[in-house]
Amino acid sequence: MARARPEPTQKTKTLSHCTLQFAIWIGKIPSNCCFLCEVSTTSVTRNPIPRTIRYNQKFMLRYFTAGESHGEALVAFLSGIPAGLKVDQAVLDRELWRRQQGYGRGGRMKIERDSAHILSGVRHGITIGSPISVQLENRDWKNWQESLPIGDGDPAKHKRVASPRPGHADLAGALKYNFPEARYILERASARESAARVAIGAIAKLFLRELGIEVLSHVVTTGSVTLREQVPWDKIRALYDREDVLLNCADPQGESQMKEEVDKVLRTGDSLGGVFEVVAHQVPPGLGTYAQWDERLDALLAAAVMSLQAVKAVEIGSGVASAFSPGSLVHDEIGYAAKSGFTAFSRTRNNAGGIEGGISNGEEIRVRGYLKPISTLRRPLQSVDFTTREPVKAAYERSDVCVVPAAGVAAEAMVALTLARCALDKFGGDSMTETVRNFQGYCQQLKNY
Ligand code: EPS
Repeated sequence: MARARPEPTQKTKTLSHCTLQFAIWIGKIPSNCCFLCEVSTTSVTRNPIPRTIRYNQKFMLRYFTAGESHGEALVAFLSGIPAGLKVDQAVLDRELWRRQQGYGRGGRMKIERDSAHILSGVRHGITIGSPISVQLENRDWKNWQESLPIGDGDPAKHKRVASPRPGHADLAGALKYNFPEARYILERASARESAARVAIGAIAKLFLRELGIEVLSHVVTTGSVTLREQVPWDKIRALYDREDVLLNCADPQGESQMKEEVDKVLRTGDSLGGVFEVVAHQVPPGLGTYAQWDERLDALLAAAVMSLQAVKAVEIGSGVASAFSPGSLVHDEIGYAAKSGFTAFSRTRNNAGGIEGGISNGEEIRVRGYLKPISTLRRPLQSVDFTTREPVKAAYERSDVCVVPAAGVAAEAMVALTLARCALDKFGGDSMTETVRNFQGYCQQLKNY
């Protein structure tokens, strides 16, 4: 996990840039420290270097994505997965397929058939310890090559987004990046980007599977229909095997009511939000820590899920209801009897959602994401024309009307990446053999506790 920022000592203050780089490289100074260094030796005047050197490589596992919604491709990078993890492309493609499903998806999903093209970091079906990069082709690109070219292109073919959509990044992004309209803004802000996260999230899931951890999701709410009971793991697991995804809801009656909700907004030109729940099964106690605010597992998960397009709130366990209940009805009483599990400690319920004090406690981790309704409406809301500043209806090209199941799959990826990151920070390892051995040693320590 992140280490404290070291106070600059006289020694670090007078290090030359090269010495400093070398010290970091050979491990004398942890490269995952974030610090500022005042450099004041004569070498500086001979060879100008920045006064400030920043290192913020905080985690062992790092990832990011690139790509625009109607550009040629999305790309995702994943660095820090140990060598020797078996990577089956079919698993990645199955996750991508799952993200494309759900009742309420729009015309774009008829065009795209997402498939993960692994460019690096995997050879002969296993990871080799090098950064992994994955490319996802945008099939729609062929329809956009002229209107969204890399080069100058023909300005007459450019497809402007003339009026910003309320709820979307359009206006805030155009103001921030100083563009006269919102085309480039929505291209990157679009939830299309989440497909890239799902591709590398699938690799994180394969990694976690080697530690016995599984991550899946289900839909709790669509529009005004909500499941009241907690859904057990085996029912969520059964949803994963389905070949026909409607709303990824574990209750058939609830699911058909949810479908009616979607039908209603399809008829009226409106859109719908909802709630998904991600469940991480068989997570050992001990991931994350209270030691620093930004090392708490609940904080990391909240940020990871909140970072998904259209998610406006995140809940761990029964966090929201807990705020309105007395402590006796909230906290999960502790027993000592269970024969299975990481330890013999047991709980009668799991309102904490598997996390106490920012640390996983051995119960299932349950994270809910609350999704606002899609902000592109077929019956658009009021807006203003970017050029004339006259009142007009917000732009509409085409859109989904409900994406709760898809957002759940994207959130699985974010939860898996976060747990993989925390697991690697705890167990380390350059090869899977090393990581799994460290993990098993820790599990034995828990058994012996
Ligand atoms: C999105 C708008 C729609 C969605 C898209 C997200 O795309 P388009 O404008 O091309 O019809 O289909 O989602 C995806 C393409 C996807 O793969 O999830 C938006 O503006 O966020």
